Order: sequence, then C-alpha cells, then structure tokens
Amino acid sequence: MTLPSLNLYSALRAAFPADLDSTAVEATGPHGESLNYTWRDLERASARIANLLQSLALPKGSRVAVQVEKSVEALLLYLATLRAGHVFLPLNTAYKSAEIEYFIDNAEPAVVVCTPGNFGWVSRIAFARGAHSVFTLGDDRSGSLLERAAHFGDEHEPVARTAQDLAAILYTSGTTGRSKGAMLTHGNLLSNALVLKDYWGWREGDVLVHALPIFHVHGLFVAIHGALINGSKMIWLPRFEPRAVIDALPRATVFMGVPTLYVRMLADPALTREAARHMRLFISGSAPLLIETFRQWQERTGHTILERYGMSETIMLTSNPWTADERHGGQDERRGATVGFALPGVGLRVVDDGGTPVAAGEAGHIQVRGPNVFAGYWRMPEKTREEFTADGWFRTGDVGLQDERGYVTIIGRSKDLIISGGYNVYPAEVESVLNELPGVAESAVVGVPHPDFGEAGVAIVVPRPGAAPDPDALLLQLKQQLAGYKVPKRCFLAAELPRNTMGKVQKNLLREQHQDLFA
Ligand code: MLC
Ligand code: AMP
Repeated sequence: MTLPSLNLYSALRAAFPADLDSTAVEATGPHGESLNYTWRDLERASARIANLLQSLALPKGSRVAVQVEKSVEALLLYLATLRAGHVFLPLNTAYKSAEIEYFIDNAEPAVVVCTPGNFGWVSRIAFARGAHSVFTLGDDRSGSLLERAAHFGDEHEPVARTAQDLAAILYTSGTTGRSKGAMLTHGNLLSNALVLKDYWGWREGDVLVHALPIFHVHGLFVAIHGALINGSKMIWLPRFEPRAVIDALPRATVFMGVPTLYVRMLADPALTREAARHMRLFISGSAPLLIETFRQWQERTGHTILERYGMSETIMLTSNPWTADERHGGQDERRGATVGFALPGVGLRVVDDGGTPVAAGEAGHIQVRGPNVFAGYWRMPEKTREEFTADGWFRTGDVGLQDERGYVTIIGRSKDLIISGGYNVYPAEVESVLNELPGVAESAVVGVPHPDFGEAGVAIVVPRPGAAPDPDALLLQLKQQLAGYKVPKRCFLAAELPRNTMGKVQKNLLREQHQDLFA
C-alpha cells in the first residue's frame, strides 16, 4: 500500500460525507440527554480547539496529556491535537495521582487537560514539571478548554505532518513495573485505519455503536478511526451499559467490544435475534474471547463475532475475515478461539526461544512487523532495542501458533501480564506497591479465570515476621494508590511463596492453587 504522507486528520476529514449537515455523532450526554453533532460541527469545533492549541506556539512534538471523562468534546480535543500537529497522550480516568505523576514526569506534556474537579492536584503536578498550560474539560462541556477555544475561529488548516511524525503516545505498563510510552506515528494510525476499512468491509450506511473508553487503542483508534475514515455515523455512549447498547442495535450496523462487554450483554434477556437483526458486524478484541461466549452469541443473535488481535504498540495485527474472501481461497470463516489472519501488510512469524521460525501449527513467540508497528518507547531507547530483534521484528510477548491456512491462535503470554475486562494489569507494578505497605514482606499477584472480567488478579502476601496484616485492609490501601481495575479482587496471606531452584516465584503453582476461586 502506498501511504499518503499527511496529517492523519486530513485523511479522516477527506472521508467526511458530502452532506456536512448530516449527523456524525448521535450522543447521549452525562444525564441521559440526546445530543447531535453534524460533520460540520466536528470540523468547526475541533478547529477552534486546534486554533487555541496553536496559539500557544508550542514546539513541534509537544505532548497534550488528557485525563477526562468520555464525551464528544474529548473526541474533538483528540482531533484538534492531530490538526495542530501535536502528540495526543490519553490517560485512563481510573489513574490515581501517583500514576498521573509518573506519566507527567515521564512525558513532560506542554498541555494537560483534566476534569474540572481534578484541576487542583493535576495542575500542581503539571506546572511543577514545566507544563505550559493546564485546561479543564467536563463531560457536560464545562471547563476552561471550551471557554478559551470559543474565542478562536472555526477554520483551521491541519499542520503538515509526515507519516513518520508522532501523533500519539499510549502508555502500556512494563513487566518491570515502569510504564512505557508507545510512540505511534501519523503513518502507523493511518495505515491501520485504511487496512481495517477494507478488511472489515466498511460500507456506506454503516453506523457504529461506540461504548468503549477512549483512552486506549480499541476505543480511540480502532473504533473512532474506523467510523470517521468511512464517513460513518457513531452512536456515542458515555459508558458501557448492556441495555443501552442493545437498545441502539436496531439503528446500527457495527459494534466493537472487549469480551466482558459481550458476556454482560448475553446476561440481558433483551439481547435477541430481533434486537441484532439490523447489525452487520460484531467485533471483539483486547482479550481472549471464550469459545462459550462466541457460541452463545451465535445461538442468541445469529451473528458470528469477528475476533481480532492487537496491541498498543502495533494497533491491529490480525483479524478473522468479515466475509468469505477470494484472497484465501473463498472458504474463509470467522473461527472462534482464533484471531484470524495477519492483516494485509502486517508480517507475522512464530519463533522458538532461539528466534527460529517454527513449523505451522507449532507454538512459539509471536513477532510482527509492518507500517503499523510503533516508532519505539518514549525516551527508552534501551527498552525499544530489547523489544525488537536484530532483523527488525517486534516481540509481542504473546505466545501462539499459526496453522497452515494462516489462522493465528493466541495460547498464552510470555510477559507477566493479567488482562482484566480488557485492561492490562502488570503484576510487577501491583506487587511493588503492595510490598511497600506496612506488614508486607513480599507478594505475588497472579491472574485466574473470572466469569465477568475473563481474568482477575489475586494477591498472595507474605507478612513480615510478627506482623499479621488484614488482607482486605491491604486491598483498600492499594486502591488509594492504584487505578481500581489494577487492585486484585482477593488477597491471601501465606508463610512463603513457592520458588524454583533459581529462586524465581512459581506463579504457575499459585495460579493452579487459586484456579477455581471465582468459578
Ligand atoms: C472496572 N473494574 C474492573 C474493571 N473495570 N476491575 C477489573 N477489571 C476491569 N476491567 C472495577 C472498578 O475498579 C470498580 O471496583 C468496579 O469494577 C466498578 O467500576 P466501573 O468503572 O463502574 O466498572 P464498569 O463500568 O463495570 O467497567 C467494566 C468495563 C470496563 C468492562 C465496562 O472495564 C471497560 O470499559 N473495559 C474496556 C477496556 C478497554 O477498552 N480495553 C481496550 C484496551 S486496547 P470497586 O472495587 O471500586 O467497586 C488493547 C489493544 C487491543 O488492549 O487489542 O484492543
Ligand atoms: P495493550 O498493551 O493494552 O494494547 O494489550 C495488548 C495485549 O492484549 C496483546 O499483547 C495481547 O496479549 C492481548 N490481546 C489483544 N487482543 C487479543 C485477543 N483477541 N486475544 C487474546 N489476547 C489479545
């Protein structure tokens, strides 16, 4: 694919429909009210914010860090950041002050946008790290960002950017506990958006139900770019609620979710074949979709979920086909428990511990390359080098196999990572906070099966001699320092941790021991 070298916003803008007064986003506000935004609204309102950002005369490559509740204005801020040629840095709303402090310290954003209620502590952290401006944005259009932007004009020419210029930094936690900022370029994002538009058969009249958070790859890039680059309307929900999504299905054609969303919708009797009749495509990713969920969805709705696989560092890598496709002999199907084929332009290989490719059907480490693969970790050249092979392949940390037809199956991870409800939790990060709590000598955090979240964390704590910390109190203390989703759901005390002869904690034994905890 020859990729146009331009500002990603310009490519999205070029796909807006001719009728700019048609609806682009049909949103539900924070109090359940209906809000409509036309394509012209998106263009003009993001122009005002882009003009505001440009008026700050920031250097090229400046970061705009954003921790705000989901709203259409938050989407406009993303588009405006692209237009102004700055680097968007979205942050999970669940992050607590210590986590935010790390990101701001590491990324040194020139602009920070937070919710009005957090302005006090966020601005203290931001200005101490040299931020130029801190704005606020509420989910009800309140705050200084829009007030200031209102003084600027609603026309704006996107700043020229090449495919290699940075568009966003997405922090992903590291196996050593320190988060790494994955640098994504305009070219990474655009190439992936164009490939998915074709691969998933986006067509005129498609309408996306958007119910995911917009601070990760799935909700921010796969979903939003998917709709915008097809000129498709979005039905925009402020948060995921099964019934709200089911009620929107008759007016929509495409839905994207992590497996927990599908599990929760299946628990609602309102999900029926009739409710899903108008839909064209259900897509799942970010975590393994259980084959039971895949089958139950088929039985209940008559639709086969299309599962795909990706990462913050690479955006989308593989996907099941959306239709039987000539390119694969015309016999393709969406196969449960697989993540489908490497996307066009994406190189994927499975290698053994020594880096030698294994035979089809054999398990190994998944490595990838392509125009979608990120430009490295922000200010961590050493980490970046470690994660790429000498011949330029990115080590995903996922373990899987590829069969003779090309279907990829993910069977595990070589990285110590728990995926809970589609959010990544690095045990090393949780353990390092836990180990500092009073009465704790050491700890291990493992993921075990959970009916709602897929996996959930369990902490095993060895008390200091003579100490007897209360496990529930430890979890409450963790909650003050870490985003809630990272806090293990249960905590147990143990006299010691099982270790192998090398002294390494045998997490597999702990996982086995607690396997049925949430069954
Ligand atoms: C919330 N909680 C979780 C959790 N989400 N616990 C474990 N895992 C999770 N994912 C906890 C909160 O801390 C809180 O705990 C309680 O649940 C209620 O919080 P909530 O915010 O009201 O939860 P809810 O709205 O039910 O959220 C659940 C969810 C959400 C599944 C809707 O987690 C979600 O939107 N997940 C999607 C994540 C996502 O978009 N991932 C994409 C990553 S991109 P307490 O104890 O305080 O009550 C990626 C690449 C790729 O991976 O391939 O796409
Ligand atoms: P993140 O770093 O948050 O982007 O998470 C990326 C990780 O999510 C990948 O490395 C995989 O481990 C996991 N992942 C994403 N999609 C799938 C999927 N469909 N099946 C299994 N794991 C997935």
